[in-house]
Amino acid sequence: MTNREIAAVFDQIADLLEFQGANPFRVRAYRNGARRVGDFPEPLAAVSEDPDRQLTDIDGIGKDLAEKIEHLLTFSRLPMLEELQAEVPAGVMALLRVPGLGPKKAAALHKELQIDSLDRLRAACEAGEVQKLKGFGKKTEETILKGIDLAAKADQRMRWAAADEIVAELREHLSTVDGVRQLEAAGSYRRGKETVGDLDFLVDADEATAVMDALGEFPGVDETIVRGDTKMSVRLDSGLQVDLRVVPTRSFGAALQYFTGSKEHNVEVRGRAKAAGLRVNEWGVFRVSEDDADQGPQSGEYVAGETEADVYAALDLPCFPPEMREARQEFRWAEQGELPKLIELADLRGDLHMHTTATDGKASLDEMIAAARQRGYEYIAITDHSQRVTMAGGLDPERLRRQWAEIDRVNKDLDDLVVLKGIECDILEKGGMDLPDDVLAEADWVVASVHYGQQQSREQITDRILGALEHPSVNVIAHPTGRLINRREPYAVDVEAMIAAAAKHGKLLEINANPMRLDLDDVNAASAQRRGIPLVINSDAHSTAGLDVLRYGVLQARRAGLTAADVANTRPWTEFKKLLKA
Ligand code: DGT
Ligand code: CA
Ligand code: CA
Ligand code: ZN
Repeated sequence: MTNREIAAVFDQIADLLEFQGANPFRVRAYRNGARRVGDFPEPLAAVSEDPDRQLTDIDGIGKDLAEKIEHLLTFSRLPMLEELQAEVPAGVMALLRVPGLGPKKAAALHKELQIDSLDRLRAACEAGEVQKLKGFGKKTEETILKGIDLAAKADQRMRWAAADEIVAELREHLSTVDGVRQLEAAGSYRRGKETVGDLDFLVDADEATAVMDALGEFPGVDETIVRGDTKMSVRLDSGLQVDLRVVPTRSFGAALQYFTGSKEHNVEVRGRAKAAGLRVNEWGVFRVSEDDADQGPQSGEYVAGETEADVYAALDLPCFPPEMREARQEFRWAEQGELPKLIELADLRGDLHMHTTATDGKASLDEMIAAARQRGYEYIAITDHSQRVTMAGGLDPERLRRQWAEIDRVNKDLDDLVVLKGIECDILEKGGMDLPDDVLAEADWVVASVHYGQQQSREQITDRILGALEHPSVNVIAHPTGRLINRREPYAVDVEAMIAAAAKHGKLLEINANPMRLDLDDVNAASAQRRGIPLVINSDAHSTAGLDVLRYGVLQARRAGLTAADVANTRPWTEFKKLLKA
């Protein structure tokens, strides 16, 4: 079992215990254990197998947890979890997937209203029964109702980063099968969409049987949904469906084009083909006369199909990068004769939003700097939280100035990296910034963001953000809409007004690359770009490993049609620094 899977078991135990009203210390021991295990930098299996080391040497892992970890590593299951699960109806635990519903509230709903499923919870909310319970209320009831929709949606679509891990495993598993010549994951995954409904795998091989057998034997498979001669669908333990198609070489490019989609993009492609007397489908591009029309999908003269580039070329179209294929701007660009050269990860030269142990980060200033140098960055900004963010141990002016003095010292010895003295300054609920103007004026780089009062009205929250954009020291708004994919809707903020204000005051907007956030999203980032606002793609890292999420932000930027020139942190330091005190 991986650390992540072991951590999930401990979290589940904590949920179940808490639901049963167990001793809070016991609950906390499992929660902490889950966190320690999840954060541990190497596989616990390696520690367990190493004769010179003990699991109990790990901070926060006592004898009891160590034994459970050993058991999980050996048997991949835990009797204690199974016993607890037998005591609590599964439907009740499903309630915990509703954002804002913890084990305590779920227990109350079960006890008072006998709610044991999401459907019953919805009915009870709609009947107004939930708001009458002690500790609930009208507002909570509304939040729960919204949360049920989100939980239902979250069941259907997986975040891209999670899907990417599964794709990598499947790719490795299937590519070793004899006779597999090419292998691609098409669909929304290939287009880099923030969530994917299912995975669409294409394999170039003569013999489908061996490939389908291999898919059936993939360790993550829960059940086979259908299996035909060349097509198969399975459901994984995670709930994700995987569609597999085995196609001949002459059709691989056509199938890849067809199954990458999007549907809307393909409608346009087919329309153009038809106008040119061609038929394009998953088998290839065919020149058709009237008589061929009813003779099946592969009738007529085969024109192209081996590669995607051939398919598009046969239609006199450029080979669109998959992220563009949403029927938004790509056909207009093609008509104008040139597609924009989309930004790539290697274009980024800096990262302007990250945390350290001074607040809620897990790595020290020195460690973050070392990690940034290792990645070859030219500049970074250290942006810990400000004082209002008490949960993260936010910095008051004194602690912040101490950190800045430390950064000054470190900078003197660095010749390959510039470290900016930054701050992620909270935009207060009542409006205004969380630190005095004179403090903010000393910063090299000020990231402003909303953490509290996220439920405010459109007018209130828009005013707050516009106020921050007017502040002379603020450089950028971080995660500008506050959404968490599958977990929390965006604030009610008027995004167009925010973009207009950023344009007016010469401020930047962030594409937060955390795979839970991706905020701004592709559509909003495209609007910002059209208004000429530079975007910055930031990791918002809370650990050294957290720096590596930038690639998810780049994918979102590519979907927005951004080039390197549209993203400020692609600029060399000498150019970038002109933005600082502009
Ligand atoms: P998803 O899975 O919901 O995240 O989105 P996609 O885009 O991966 O959609 P999916 O898996 O239903 O199908 C993959 C691609 O195959 C889709 O983007 C376009 C193509 N496709 C699938 N079904 C149809 C169809 O009925 N008509 C057309 N024109 N294309 C289809
Ligand atoms: Ca799909
Ligand atoms: Ca599909
Ligand atoms: Zn942050």
